[in-house]
Amino acid sequence: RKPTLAVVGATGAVGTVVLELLSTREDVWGEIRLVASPRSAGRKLMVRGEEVEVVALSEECFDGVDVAMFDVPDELSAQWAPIAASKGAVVVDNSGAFRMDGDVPLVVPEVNAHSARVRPRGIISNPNCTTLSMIVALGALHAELGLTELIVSSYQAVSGAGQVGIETLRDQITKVAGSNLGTQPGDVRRAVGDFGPFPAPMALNVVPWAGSLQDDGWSSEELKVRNESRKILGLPDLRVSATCVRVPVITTHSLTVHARFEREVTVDRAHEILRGAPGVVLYDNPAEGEFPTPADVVGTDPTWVGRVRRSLDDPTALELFVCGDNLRKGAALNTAQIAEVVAAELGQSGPSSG
Ligand code: 2RA
Repeated sequence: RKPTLAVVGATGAVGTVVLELLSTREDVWGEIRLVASPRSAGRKLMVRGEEVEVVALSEECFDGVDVAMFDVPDELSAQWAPIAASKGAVVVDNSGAFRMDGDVPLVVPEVNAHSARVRPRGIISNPNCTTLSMIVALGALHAELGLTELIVSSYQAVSGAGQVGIETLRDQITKVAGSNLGTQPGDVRRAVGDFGPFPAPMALNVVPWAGSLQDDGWSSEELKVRNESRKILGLPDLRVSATCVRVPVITTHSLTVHARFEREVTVDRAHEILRGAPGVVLYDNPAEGEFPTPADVVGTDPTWVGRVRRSLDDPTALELFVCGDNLRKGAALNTAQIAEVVAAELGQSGPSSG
């Protein structure tokens, strides 16, 4: 029989995209069970062209489940993912609760699908959206050229901070539209009033902050980029420096990347690798104004790469501009892809519950 899937957090921002993907991707699932907080139980959501009633999160809702995708806050995943795993489900978790656990693989199918098979806790983690927005392209370059150092800056969309992030930016744009704000110190700050989940105005601004404050002035987001890139690429000593910046974009994270390799590189070779890399679209012809931008990339699955240059002062390094939809590849799509890898594996060995 086809495996049973539970989608935990089905009513959230990422859960909504998961349902869309499950309705459009090749259907490898038998029953799909939608799970959310008791508040949302009883709601009916469309998946695969049918209405499915949402059930409340409970131990029983994992009965007979082969794979459970979790798109819920860290605390809820920390509590419930082990429960689902103890009931026999393979958990694919999109929270930060388990990503750096040595017994939990951190998987990007195009880069390290093999890691998904070794999961002592029955849990597989999905990386953070900022790492995911660049890592497919970097994994392809690393496989051919051997990565030694990464220096990146992110340009992160407000939807990374959830629905409230989107609403905050939309509200602020309304407040500044048609004004001459942005010409005097603090005028935008005073006009927008509410910063929502951000530490400064997002409209007419860029904000060099995402996540929470960690040691020595680093943000949690910057440390995630470093630690997760090392784990996914299997390079525990990779030199990584990240500066994470929030920009007034609704959805799609972008990054500038300075990537250094073991040997000399050329733009032609990098183009060749990126052109052949599954999950990557090379869009790099600045003479014709062709490079990815978040407004053009949003709603698509691949990682888009442009502005590929060899560093002027280092023949072993490349400069790139990368864009990826933070709600699709950055969250829902990668989770769905991991779940499909597990479904294929269960299909080979037969689902444990028969
Ligand atoms: C953000 N990466 O963009 C975070 C969300 N996981 O805020």
